[in-house]
Amino acid sequence: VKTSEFPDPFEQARIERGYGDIDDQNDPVTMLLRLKDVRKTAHNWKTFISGATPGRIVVPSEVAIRDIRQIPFEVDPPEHKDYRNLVEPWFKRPLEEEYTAKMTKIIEELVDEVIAKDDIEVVSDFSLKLQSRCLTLLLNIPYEEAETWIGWGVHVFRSEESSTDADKANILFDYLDEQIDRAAENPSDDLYSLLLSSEVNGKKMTKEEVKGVMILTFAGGRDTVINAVTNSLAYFAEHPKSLERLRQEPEIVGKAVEELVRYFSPLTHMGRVVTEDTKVCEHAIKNDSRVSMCWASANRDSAAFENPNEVVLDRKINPHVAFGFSHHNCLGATHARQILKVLINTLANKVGSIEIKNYKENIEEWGEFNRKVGFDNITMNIKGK
Ligand code: HEM
Ligand code: EMZ
Repeated sequence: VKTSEFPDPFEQARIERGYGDIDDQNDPVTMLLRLKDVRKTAHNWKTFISGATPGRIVVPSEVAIRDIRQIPFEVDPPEHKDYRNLVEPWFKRPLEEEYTAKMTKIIEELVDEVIAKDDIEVVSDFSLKLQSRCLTLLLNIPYEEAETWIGWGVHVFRSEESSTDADKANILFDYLDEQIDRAAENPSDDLYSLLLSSEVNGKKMTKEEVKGVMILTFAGGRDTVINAVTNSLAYFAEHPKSLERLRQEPEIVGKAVEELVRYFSPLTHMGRVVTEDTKVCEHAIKNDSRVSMCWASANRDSAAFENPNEVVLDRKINPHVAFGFSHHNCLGATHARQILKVLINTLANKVGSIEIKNYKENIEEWGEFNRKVGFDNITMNIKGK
């Protein structure tokens, strides 16, 4: 097995049953594994809600580490739409030329920096920096602020040791309180100020609501982007011809990004709380219990993908759900896609070879399933052309 290979642990259960049962802090979850069921569940917000106790739709549950509702993630229609409409244009800014130009500068500078060094640990010396620096663009705040966030590590508020430890969350939450107060006193053209001056349904957004949007902006795009970037580097290390192909055929970069995101599926699954006794895959699910939509499994479903376990860089039909499905689909996807495009173009133009030295895989354990989602650390030697 190659370092950049990400096996599908769900195949047998997906074919035979369509679901898997897991325990999570005594609040069990039925994981839905087939693309069709995942889509139907994501769409059916009346039976499968997001607006439950804050933190409960996340697996592992975050009920023990936060009380604050993430917006628009933990809100159901019709209110969901009111918030979503408000933030949607802002999150489309990554398509603007000036934004892309700034992002290109950030990523080129970082790639030059790692080429100039010998061995680097990619997660902390490359992906985390890249993610944090690019996030300053999305928030429209000074570049230097990224240094603070880099110090927080890969997950902004969940500690590596325990999924119920709230200490780390409080660092982010206190930081956001400060930033929100600062923006309230001194409005500028950043995301905090936009939110603070916005109305939803004729009512000014409260600081609590602004904080709910900001927590999500920090958390949703953190480990996901870091894994996507790190795993992509591992892939190109072991597939230099693919990188050369992307240099010669830059027009396929959009397809390549979708395919890498499908293959890596940086967010394994996301939960919902069930509002009535129901059935999925002939399996009874009780009112007030949890299901999860396993994007990672759905993305390997051979009912929809030919050769699902292969990276086909220019895959023609690619209805993947790595960014979710239906109304909660990823708000940060434009930013994330832009990061990966710019990264690939930059690597294709500047990098001659990437050698993987050593690594520790990040394996998630979900009941009977062990899923590789990325690396805790991975050392590479990146050489220029
Ligand atoms: C929602 C994946 C990057 C912010 C989602 C969902 C998925 C996802 C699967 C759907 C959740 C659900 O249905 O409950 C990813 C992946 C990423 C990524 C794979 C990187 C490759 C980002 C970034 C941001 C972000 C960079 C922002 C900085 C959000 C937000 C939502 C969301 C705000 C909730 C949207 C809503 O509820 O309407 N993401 N995400 N994500 N993501 Fe991402
Ligand atoms: C939540 C989630 C958002 C959760 C769309 O996914 O990302 C996770 O990393 C966070 O822990 O709170 O923001």
